[in-house]
Amino acid sequence: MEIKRLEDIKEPPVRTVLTIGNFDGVHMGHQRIIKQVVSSAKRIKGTSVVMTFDPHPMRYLQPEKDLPLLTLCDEKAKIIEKLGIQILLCVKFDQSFASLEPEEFIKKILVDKLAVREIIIGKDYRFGKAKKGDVKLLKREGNKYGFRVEVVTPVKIKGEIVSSSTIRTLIKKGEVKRVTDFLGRPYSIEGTVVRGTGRGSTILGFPTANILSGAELIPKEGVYAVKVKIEESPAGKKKKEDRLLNGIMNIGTNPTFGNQELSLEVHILDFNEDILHKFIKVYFIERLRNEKKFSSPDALRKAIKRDIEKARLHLQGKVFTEGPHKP
Ligand code: RBF
Ligand code: MG
Repeated sequence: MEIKRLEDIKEPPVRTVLTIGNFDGVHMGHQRIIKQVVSSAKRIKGTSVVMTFDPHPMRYLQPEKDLPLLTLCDEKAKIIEKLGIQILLCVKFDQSFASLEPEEFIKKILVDKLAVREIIIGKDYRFGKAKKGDVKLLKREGNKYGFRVEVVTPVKIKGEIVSSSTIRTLIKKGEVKRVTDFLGRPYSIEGTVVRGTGRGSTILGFPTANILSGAELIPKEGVYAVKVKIEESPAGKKKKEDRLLNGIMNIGTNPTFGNQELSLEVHILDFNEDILHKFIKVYFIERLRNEKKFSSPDALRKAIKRDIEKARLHLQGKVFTEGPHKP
C-alpha cells in the first residue's frame, strides 16, 4: 500500500474506486465498506483508494470537543493495508479544505485529481462546506461526470449499529469484550515500559511492567485479562517473531497504597525477563473487576492470585487474530 498526500498525485490512478471517511478504529462497519472497495477495484482492474483525514476534522471544526481517537494514524494505516487497499490518501484537513463547496470538492478532487469511477460510502456520509453534501447530491453529480455511487448498509451486531462513538463509550465503560466484536479485533494500547515504584516485585511479589502510552482512549479503571506483545527488535530490523504472551493488567491509581496518579501496569504470566524500555502492545480480552482499596498488601496479593486464575481461563486456547477478522 502506498500512503500519499493529495499533492503527491500528479496523474489520476487507473480506474479509481474510492471511499472517504475518518475510519477511526477501522471497525466492522468500516471494514465492510473497505472490503467492497477492494473487490470492486479487482473486478474492474482498477485501483482501490481510501481517502482519510489527518488531523481528524473534529479537531479542526470543534477543537473544544473531547474526541479521543481509537486508532492513531500509524495503526489505522496498518489495518487498512491488511484489508488490501492499494492507496491510502491522507488529506490535511484545514481551512481551505473545510471551505470547499460539495460540488467543488467533487469536481476538483474526485473528478480532476482522482478520475473516480466508483465511490463507495455509508448512507449517512456528509461532505463539503457545512456538510451540505450528501448521497443524493453525490449521485446526481455522478450522473453528470460518469461515476457510480454505491451505498453500503451499516453493520449491526446483536441489533446495534457499529459506530466509532459507540465503541468509544464501550471502552470508557470497560466493556472490552463487546468492543472486540465491534472492532473485529481486541482493542489495544501500546507504549514503552518505564520504571515504576518497584512495589510490585518487592511488596506484592507480582512484578509489573508500567506502560507509558500515547493512547488517547484508556479503558475504565480496573483489572483486565490481556494478551501482551513484546517488540523484539527495533522496527525495520525484525529478526525474531514478536512474542504474544498472557497477562493481567491493572488500570488505576493503586488506592491500597494511597496513590493519586493513574498507572497502566501489566503483570505477564509465567515470565521473568527484564523488559524495561521495551515497546509493548496490550490487547484487552476481558474485564475482571474494579480496582479496590484493600486493607493490606497481603489482601491485594491474594486478590491478584485469584485474578490470575480467572485470567488463565479467559486466555487459554484463545484464538487470537491481531488483524481484522477474515470475511
Ligand atoms: N492496586 C490496588 O490498589 N487495588 C487493586 O485492586 C489492584 N489490583 C491489581 C490487580 C493486578 C492484576 C495488578 C497487576 C495490580 C493491581 N493493583 C491494584 C496495583 C498494585 O497496587 C501495583 O501493581 C503495585 O502497587 C505496584 O505498582
Ligand atoms: Mg511496576
